[in-house]
Amino acid sequence: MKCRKCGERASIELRRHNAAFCAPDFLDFFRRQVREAIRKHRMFEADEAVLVAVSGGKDSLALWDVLIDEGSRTTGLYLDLGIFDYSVESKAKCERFAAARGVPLIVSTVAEEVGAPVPVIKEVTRRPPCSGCGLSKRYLMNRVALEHGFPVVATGHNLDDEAATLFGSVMHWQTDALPRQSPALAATHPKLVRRVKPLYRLSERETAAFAFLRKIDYIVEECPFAKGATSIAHKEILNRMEEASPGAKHNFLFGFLDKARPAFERAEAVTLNECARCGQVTTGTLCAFCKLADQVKRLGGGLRPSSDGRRAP
Ligand code: Q46
Ligand code: ZN
Repeated sequence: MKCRKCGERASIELRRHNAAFCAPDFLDFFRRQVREAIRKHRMFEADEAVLVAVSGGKDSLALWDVLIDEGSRTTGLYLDLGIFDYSVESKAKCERFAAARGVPLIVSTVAEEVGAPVPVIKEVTRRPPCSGCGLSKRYLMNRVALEHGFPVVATGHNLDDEAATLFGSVMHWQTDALPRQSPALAATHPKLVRRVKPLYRLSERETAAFAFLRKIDYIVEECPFAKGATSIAHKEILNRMEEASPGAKHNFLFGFLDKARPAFERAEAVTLNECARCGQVTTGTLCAFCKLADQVKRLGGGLRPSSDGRRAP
């Protein structure tokens, strides 16, 4: 197999593009895809400060790596979810990455902001862990960005993540979620920042290859709560389809974005208010984050979370 660009021996084959690349040309291909995503969806301008949400995993650190090399003004944001050793290790990976590249990193701790870490929130709410976790992550990303004056937050969602989310939304015909599925969500209120996903054109396998070739030290283990999540089942189904028909995931996601998404965009805009407690954007009176914090305070009162996420006696 030869590299499509230089004709030398290829080290990675991309079946969905019907192409193969040597290592340097693959890195070049990867960065071009990120540039194309940013340009096509006008994610941010060259002089804008970008807050990059990093989890310590390969995708978000690969994204940060590309943006630093592209000369973007980036700051990392690590959200400490308090999920046992997973959080301790992933935080250390982000801190080491930031120190090695000489870039700033902001750390925000869910246990301090909500009143308990994710494992305790799960018990108090009796809901799947990803529910309180996802809500807290979205809220804190936006609030931290606003507090520090960032107009945009970039996340490391890749093609596989986006295709799996779309698959889940379609399976349940979540017509509210479909218009929000986009590589770039505009700020529709002065207290909402833009949210962008510059890796949406790249598959999980491609981000793994990029992280490996760039020698990025990332956390390989998944969050312990990821097991059994429906998104994993959806990814497996899509992987089987991809195996049988290379490009299936790409066609599914890109076909939706190009042809179907506009049909789901709501004619009438939702009314956005500011939360009576924290001032962040909500469709009701009190935002979901403040309600969650109240619930944790009420039902989890007396539970003092320790720094590793376990309950202290
Ligand atoms: S939502 Fe769920 Fe993730 Fe939070 S609890 Fe873990 S798996 S970290 S992407
Ligand atoms: Zn609120």
